[in-house]
Amino acid sequence: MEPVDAKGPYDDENVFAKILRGEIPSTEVYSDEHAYAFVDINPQAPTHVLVIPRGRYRSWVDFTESAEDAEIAGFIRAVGKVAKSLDVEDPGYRLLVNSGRHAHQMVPHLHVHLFAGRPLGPMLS
Ligand code: DGP
Repeated sequence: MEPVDAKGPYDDENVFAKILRGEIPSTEVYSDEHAYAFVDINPQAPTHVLVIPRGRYRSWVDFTESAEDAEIAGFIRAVGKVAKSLDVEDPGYRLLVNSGRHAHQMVPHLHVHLFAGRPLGPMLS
């Protein structure tokens, strides 16, 4: 698989669209009207969860330009609820969004990574 562009039309056949439709199984962590969170298939930390909006957004820019304010607020709040429910605030966690090829975005549906469960080191590698 190659990294994807952040820009472009939404692809309804991307893997996270299939997860949202229930066509591919996932391990649910949290779900509400605006967001769905599930365990990453290739965990980079003891806790590695992906939080995705239910809407069809390819990137952060696409999301913030296209989504209604209530949806944006609901999604951001959901990320906080996921962190709280995982009880990772102490000793800490990291949120990360990869956008486009240089950031190695692999799935063209906006996703926020949540990493926790070990010291996470410096931010960039
Ligand atoms: P990114 O490089 O930011 O686009 O991260 C994509 C992440 O998605 C990567 O950590 C692996 C994860 N992933 C890819 N396919 C699946 C899948 O089918 N199920 C789950 N749970 N995670 C997936």
